[in-house]
Amino acid sequence: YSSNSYEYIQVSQPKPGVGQVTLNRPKALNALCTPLINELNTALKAFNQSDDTTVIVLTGSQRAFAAGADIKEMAPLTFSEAYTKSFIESWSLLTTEIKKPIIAAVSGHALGGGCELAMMCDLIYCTEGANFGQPEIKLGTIPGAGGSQRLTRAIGKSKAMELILTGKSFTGSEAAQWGVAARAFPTYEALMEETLKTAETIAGYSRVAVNACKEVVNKSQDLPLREGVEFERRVFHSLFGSNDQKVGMKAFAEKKKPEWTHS
Ligand code: CO8
Repeated sequence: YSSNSYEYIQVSQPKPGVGQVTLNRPKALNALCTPLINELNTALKAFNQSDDTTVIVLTGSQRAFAAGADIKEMAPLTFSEAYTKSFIESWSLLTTEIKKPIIAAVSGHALGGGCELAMMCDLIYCTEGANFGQPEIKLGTIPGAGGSQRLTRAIGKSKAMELILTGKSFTGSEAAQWGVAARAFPTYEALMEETLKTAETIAGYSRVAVNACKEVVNKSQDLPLREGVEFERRVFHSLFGSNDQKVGMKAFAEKKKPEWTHS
């Protein structure tokens, strides 16, 4: 888990089974330039492959989770460059290729692409004072990494429309009240402590079941209810083919702690 091989991020293993990526471009408040996104993707793929990792934490600094896409990089882009190079597409690797759950721990600014990056994660914890928002309208553009879709699904059309049309920020407390975030904590220290506690809890379970939980919950965002329920049942059935279903249920019957095999 060498942190030295990256320029814009740090990777660590704060607890057994927990991989952490810390965005580390402090001079630009973690603005998400292309090299940063490339490093993030590389680190996430490595954790996804690793037998030592069950759950991933993605965080920034106390001051900024990420202040958005890199405005200075985007400013001169032309339509044809953005279109032919599929600008932003690589961002969503996190939502397509990473099978392990990702917890976003958000303190400070999570604006534009930063807010979108947090919403791509599987669950968000934040500080009460975190500063979320989709301010793209102020730059003459719109959210480009899923913000208009994920924020609307999370908080409903009218609130999302208001935020995206005005560019106004919302606080971490509001994010938690509205369901964008799972929980908001009064301090940065509490945020990081509780994030790692939750990560540790998840890391204590079978990786097979953990991945399946992520898969079925995320399907609810794409499928109509009946198909979603059918999909869930298929995955549920398939887990009878896992070793850890036997391990877990046998341990319960014998009043023992399960020794997961992750198989
Ligand atoms: N891009 C590039 N540099 C940035 C960004 C950014 N998004 N945000 C901050 N910085 C830089 C500043 O330019 C400044 O650099 P320098 O010291 O060289 O002038 C440094 O970070 C510190 O910033 P400030 O001095 O502005 O710090 P403040 O504490 O005064 O203000 C704010 C903090 C309020 C966060 C302010 O920096 C700000 O408004 N930033 C821009 C926020 C924003 O508009 N974000 C949305 C960007 S657009 C976007 O994300 C579009 C997404 C569409 C697709 C997503 C996929 C890429």
